[in-house]
Amino acid sequence: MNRKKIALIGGGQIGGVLAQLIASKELGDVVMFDIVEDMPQGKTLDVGEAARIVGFDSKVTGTNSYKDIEGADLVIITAGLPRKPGMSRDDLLTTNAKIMKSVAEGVRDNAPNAFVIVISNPLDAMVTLFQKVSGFPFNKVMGQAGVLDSSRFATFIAWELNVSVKDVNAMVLGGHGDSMVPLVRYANVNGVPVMELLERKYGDKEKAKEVMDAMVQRTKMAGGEVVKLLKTGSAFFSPAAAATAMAESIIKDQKRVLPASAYLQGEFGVDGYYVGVPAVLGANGVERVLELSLNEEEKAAFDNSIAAVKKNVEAMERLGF
Ligand code: A3D
Repeated sequence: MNRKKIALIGGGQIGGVLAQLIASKELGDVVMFDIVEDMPQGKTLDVGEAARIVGFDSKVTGTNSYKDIEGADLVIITAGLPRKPGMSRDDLLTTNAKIMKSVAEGVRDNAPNAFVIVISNPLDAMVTLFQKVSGFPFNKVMGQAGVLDSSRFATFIAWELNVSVKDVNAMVLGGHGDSMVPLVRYANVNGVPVMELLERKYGDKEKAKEVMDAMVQRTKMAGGEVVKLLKTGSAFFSPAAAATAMAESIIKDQKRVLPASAYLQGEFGVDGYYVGVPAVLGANGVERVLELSLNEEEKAAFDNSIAAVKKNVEAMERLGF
């Protein structure tokens, strides 16, 4: 059997869950790279020893040498510091840019044909830097943020309406920062607009709007809510699950429509930036960006979010990256 080779760069909190999920789903053999000596070897040994119980044949190994990721089909990057309470994602820029530059060189030199999903923060800037340093084609390099942000939004809606989250469709666009844009108008439960269901529940348009505003605000701040409670580190299960869904769509050519940080060349009126948009993910990576119409208010929020991404990219350039 010709299994896919999936390299995880970063074997911390998210990297550990990625190894479990990818092996459990048998998406391919996993190689986990980290700079901390012995840690990725230990973590993957632990995951691998559960194979008999969980029932997977994927091989799971750890390494401190980039040589071992040679020929990887897909690379998922979580190398970098996570937030501490009180920090914004942007506060990680300088430290994580240094790390991302070295990671991009390691991946470029050892897995030149790989598809790449970046998770490290600040997300949109880190994807931009990875692509710039590696020179990989734009369709092969993308960032995970929107799948998680959208899942958070959908979860809050499901809790509020007391329905299965599987029937909730909700999407978050824009940069992965506090200015991200949860799309209220398009949110629905099996096709029925969420706003209509809220208005029926409360019998009052004002109250329905108030409840939705609170869910939107909670979605935007959801990463920080977890950081504040954990005190050390940030969300790790949900981002790993989100990147696994993206990896699965690429590996199995599912062509799922997932919000991803994708390189825009005119779509949504943006040119030359990585931003969260709905994308068709398949055997060619980001195969298409699905454009949708935004009303004035949504467009203003989207533009505001783009401005935040540009600010980070420019700050990174000023730092010499
Ligand atoms: P953590 O558990 O600290 O793991 C990061 C790992 O990166 C550690 O094991 C480090 O040893 C390793 N590392 C550091 N420098 C290098 C290097 N040069 N090469 C290879 N590995 C290195 O963090 P985490 O797994 O919780 O989070 C990882 C990143 O994801 C952070 O930047 C978070 O901010 C980010 N994150 C993103 C999301 C999104 O949805 C975009 C969500 C949550 C966290």
